[in-house]
Amino acid sequence: MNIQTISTQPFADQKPGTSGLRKSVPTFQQPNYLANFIQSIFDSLDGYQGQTLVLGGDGRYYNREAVQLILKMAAANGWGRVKVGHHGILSTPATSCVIRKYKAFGGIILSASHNPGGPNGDFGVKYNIENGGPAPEKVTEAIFARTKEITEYKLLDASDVDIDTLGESKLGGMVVEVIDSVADYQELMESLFDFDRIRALLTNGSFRLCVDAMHAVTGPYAHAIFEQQLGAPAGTVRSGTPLEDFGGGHPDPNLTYAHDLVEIMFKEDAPDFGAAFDGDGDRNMILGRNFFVNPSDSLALLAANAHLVPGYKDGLAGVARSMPTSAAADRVAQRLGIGCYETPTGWKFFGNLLDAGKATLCGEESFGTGSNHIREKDGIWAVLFWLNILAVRQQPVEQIVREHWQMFGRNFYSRHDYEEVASDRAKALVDHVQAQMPTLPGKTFGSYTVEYADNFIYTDPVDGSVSQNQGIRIGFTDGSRLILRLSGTGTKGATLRLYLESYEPNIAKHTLDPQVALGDLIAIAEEIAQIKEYTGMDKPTVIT
Ligand code: VG1
Ligand code: CO
Repeated sequence: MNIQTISTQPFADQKPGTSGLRKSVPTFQQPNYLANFIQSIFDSLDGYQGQTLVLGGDGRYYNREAVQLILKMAAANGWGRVKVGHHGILSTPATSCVIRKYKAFGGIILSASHNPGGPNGDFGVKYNIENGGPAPEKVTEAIFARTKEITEYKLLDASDVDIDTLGESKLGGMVVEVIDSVADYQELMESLFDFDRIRALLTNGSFRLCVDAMHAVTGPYAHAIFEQQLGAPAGTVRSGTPLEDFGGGHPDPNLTYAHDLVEIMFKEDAPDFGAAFDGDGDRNMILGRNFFVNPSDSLALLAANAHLVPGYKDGLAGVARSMPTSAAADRVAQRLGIGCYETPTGWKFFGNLLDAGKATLCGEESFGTGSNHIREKDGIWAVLFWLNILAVRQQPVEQIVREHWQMFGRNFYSRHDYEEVASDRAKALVDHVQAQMPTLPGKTFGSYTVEYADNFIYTDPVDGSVSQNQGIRIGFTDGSRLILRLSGTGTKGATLRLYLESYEPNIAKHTLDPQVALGDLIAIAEEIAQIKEYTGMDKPTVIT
């Protein structure tokens, strides 16, 4: 066995963000860049020798090269076995599922999620721990610390592994097992949902489904589950072949970037149900005929209807949402008499609540929903959950949402993103708002009075760990909220996110366009943060 020890020098920019290390492909292609980060992950772990690692990615450009490098480094570092997805493909939720099912030590997911791919697009690396979830902050901090002092890494001198043929082979002293990317995940889905009932819905001759995989990782999963297993006609899944550059698209399931699906779902005679996923398959956008379901509402709806779904029929332990996500789910939790938790942005903060059995469903406003079935958000799961509800209730999506608002009131919600803002301008804007915080409480803006203004601090109720600076919150006496934070997943300049929420109990006002209903708050945000001036942009890049 020829294990090489290769000298290297640290890179200063390998700090993992909201969800792993994300950089442009050319950055990752620098000599030793990826190897340094992988070795830093291994060096931060204790006791992985002889254990199993799960490895896969969303199929974007550089995925295959990265898989080969990581396999050789894993063999050189003493891992016992690597379960690698067929062709190097595993969605983020499937990776989480495989880690849990086979009690692996951890997993590496190669993805920059919703960021575009290709030779000039982005690439990324995420490490997940043995519960199947994203590494918590103490782990990512240790990895980052290691990247700053690394001097060498280990690599097995061997030829490339065949990752296109299922089965086991030896790489040095390690076993490489190429696994079916879909099978384990598909089996888990079958255990949670009423597939017979969903099949009956999808084959009843009138219900029409349209799923857009956006040429990213969910294609094989969607073809296997919706078309082959559940009987939806061929063609139900659009853009279902993963491409290295996602066909030039931006695999982010929102109203702006999933425009093909939006066009289909908002035309006359549109299908009954539409959904899109992101690059690595953990996000979902849900659309009814001519109707958009806000992700915050989607979480609330799943919670309110969970008893209709076999995997959740015994009730929920609790619901958790990220801080910027609307409080629609809180109202459901209150009605159900179950726990409700508010965490910082990023799925890693849900892990402890799920492990401790405090929460069953979790969600983020950024098109992420999931449950205790794994430790990641899960796009295909969310669609199956919705289809199961539709199969039982036999009502259109829009009607189900409107009835929900009638029962609970409507949390008007919107997020305005300003992408690729110069980093110093974005920082200046945040400083400018931060400076006003002490004087905001008690101040009135038209009919709104500020009740509190702070920067969200989270204390994990399970392990007591504290996370500071998780977003500026300005709360008003009527329960409305404005939230400002900078993205931790972008790779070009800074992305400013403005989140807006207000609550409307009056049914007569539920048909308002959220941008109209939130108009006063949008103006107040501009008054406080002077977004136009600081960003030099007169409107957001993306509105959801
Ligand atoms: C964004 C979202 C956040 C999500 C994260 C990872 O982070 O706001 O809710 O968990 O992306 O999603 P940020 O820091 O850019 O706001 V994904 O689909 O990249 O795994
Ligand atoms: Co993602």
